[in-house]
Amino acid sequence: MPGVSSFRSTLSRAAPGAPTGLLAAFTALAVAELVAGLVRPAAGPVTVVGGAVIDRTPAAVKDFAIRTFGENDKAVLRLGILAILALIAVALGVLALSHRRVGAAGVLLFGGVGSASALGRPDSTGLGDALPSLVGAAAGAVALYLLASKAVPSPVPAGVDGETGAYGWNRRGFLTAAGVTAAAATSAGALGRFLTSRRDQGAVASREALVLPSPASPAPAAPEGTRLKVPGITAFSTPSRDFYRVDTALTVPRIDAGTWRLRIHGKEVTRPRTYTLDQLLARPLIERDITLTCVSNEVGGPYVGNARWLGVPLAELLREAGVTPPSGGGKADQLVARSVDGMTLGSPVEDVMDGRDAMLAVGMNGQPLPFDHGFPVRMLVPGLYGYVSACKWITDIELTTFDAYDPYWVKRTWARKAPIKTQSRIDTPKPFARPAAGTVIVAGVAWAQRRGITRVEIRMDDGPWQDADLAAQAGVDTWRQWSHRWNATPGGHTITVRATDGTGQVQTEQRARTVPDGASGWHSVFVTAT
Ligand SMILES: Nc1nc2c(c(=O)[nH]1)N[C@H]1C(S)=C(S)[C@@H](COP(=O)(O)O)O[C@H]1N2
Ligand SMILES: [Mo]
Repeated sequence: MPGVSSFRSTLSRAAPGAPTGLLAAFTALAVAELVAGLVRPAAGPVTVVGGAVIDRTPAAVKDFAIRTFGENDKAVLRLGILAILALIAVALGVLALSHRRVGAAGVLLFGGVGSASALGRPDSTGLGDALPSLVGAAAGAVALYLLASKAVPSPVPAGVDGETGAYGWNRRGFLTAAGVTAAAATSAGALGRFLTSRRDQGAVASREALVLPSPASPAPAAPEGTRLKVPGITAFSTPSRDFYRVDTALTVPRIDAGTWRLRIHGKEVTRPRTYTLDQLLARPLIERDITLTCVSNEVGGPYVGNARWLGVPLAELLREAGVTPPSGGGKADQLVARSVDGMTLGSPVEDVMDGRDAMLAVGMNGQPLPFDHGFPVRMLVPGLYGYVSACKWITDIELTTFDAYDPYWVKRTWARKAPIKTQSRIDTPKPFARPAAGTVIVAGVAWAQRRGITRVEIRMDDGPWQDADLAAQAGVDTWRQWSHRWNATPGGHTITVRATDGTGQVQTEQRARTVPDGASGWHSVFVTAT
């Protein structure tokens, strides 16, 4: 069978190509890690390529990723990039066995992709961001060239056979070169990691040293009966470590509180100003329970949480800057918040200044903000979905108009304005649960920030709507727990919930997808009583 044997010999001749390519790619990434550690960790090749992918991902695909992979979406993206790189590396390694220069040029081409991605990111700080990918690719190209030259048969002096491997290549020479390359690359990568972690130490130390002042206006005490004791219900207060996280940051920004600044400027800002954290902390702070919701939360979904936030009232800062809301004749109707990682979020100036507790938050549940949730300062506007209000790692506030500027997600088909829709969710029983027939407690949460919840109703199969028992209402900006005792008869049942908000509006049955301004419809779960 000549076909098979020639295939086998092709395969055996190509065999050194795989380790050659993979080692070259590893060298490129490790050296890039070192350079990123020296220049800017956020400019590392996997981070910038991942960021560029996120920037270009259509809203529907981003929603799919969040839905399917949840908060692991970023890990999945990183693994995806590494897997694709590995495949390309193997191909380039095999190619390099016969065409060394072409293979090396291929590696350099990927350095080009990496540096273009770095420079195209919204948080790019200049040409230096291209360096990690460029230097890494150069190192990878050299490694590929050298390893490939060891992986092909060297001219064998007549009569000497021992030094060449079974397939005619210099196995010992290759293995030595590969070992040296792997060791050098590993050291470079480890050094890069070390440099990055040392940079982060300053931010970590500044967070640990931060002592939050007590609020001038503490959170109103939650009325008795705000928290229901029902197994399986979502807790009224979400612990910070359980609080959902949604953002585009492949590496979470770690900002040193001491060097952090916030600039307020733009249209009709007669007194532009830059604040330090200490200046903000010296002002009277408010503390409020506020339920934050992501526009990507599907009906029944997990991207909603309720925390106790401590912060500076934002409207006061704007008034001091000279800003007048549109209802008072102001011409700037959009506030664009910008984060250190280049994210932009636009909120209606009217909403920020209408008396609600819009704030620049510094504390979450009694602690400085966790890095994941925006340390040192993030914005919050009760009643608006996170993508139009809740800028984490904020560093700049610009007053402008909706006509003049579209922020990040608006450029990607999401709505300019997005007040949170009235929603209710069944937390227990879980979908497809098999509770014992008899008394089953059905319970969950409902929210309609700014309007509050006045009624929650439950329906079993096609039966009549029945009022659920409501927990006490802590405030219009928080969710409200509810529960209902159900006498379950054996068999399958669909439980449906709907809420009524403080304006008397009943939660719509009309199903809407998350894009462009938030999901709507009723949540239901199917259970089988046994
Ligand atoms: N800098 C920055 N801020 C951001 C985002 C982001 O991607 N980058 N995502 C927004 C979105 S879509 C939501 S829902 C909230 C989520 O805040 P959390 O992660 O603290 O829950 O942050 C908002 N603030
Ligand atoms: Mo969001």
